[in-house]
Amino acid sequence: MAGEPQSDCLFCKIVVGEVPATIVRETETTVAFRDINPQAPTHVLVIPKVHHPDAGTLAAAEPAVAADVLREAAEVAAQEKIDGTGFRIVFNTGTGAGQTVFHAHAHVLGGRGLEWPPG
Ligand code: DGP
Repeated sequence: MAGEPQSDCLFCKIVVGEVPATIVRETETTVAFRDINPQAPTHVLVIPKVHHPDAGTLAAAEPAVAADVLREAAEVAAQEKIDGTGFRIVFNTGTGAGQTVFHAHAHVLGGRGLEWPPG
């Protein structure tokens, strides 16, 4: 059922502590942890605790939680002190866009210059 934990989902396992992660922030509805393969000096993932496959399905089903993810992304940027120089929030959606984990997540990237358009 939408929103329910999925036994085969890596990020659901991080939510319950079954897979370890370097957690930098946690709220009632979200967890933020360092990406295992960082693409910038700061690269943190913010995920909802509920399972939805991508940002769009999360926002459609649980808009308040989607807003929590965005708010937390900004809080991570402030905590990591990348908010002054600028940072990027990315939601890869679909395999063609590079999505590899199908549990909604925001990448928060900063600490270096960021090119536009992205690759
Ligand atoms: P995406 O490609 O947009 O689906 O992003 C998935 C990200 O998840 C990718 O940047 C690497 C990260 N990742 C994959 N496995 C793990 C893991 O076990 N731990 C952590 N911390 N990050 C992971």
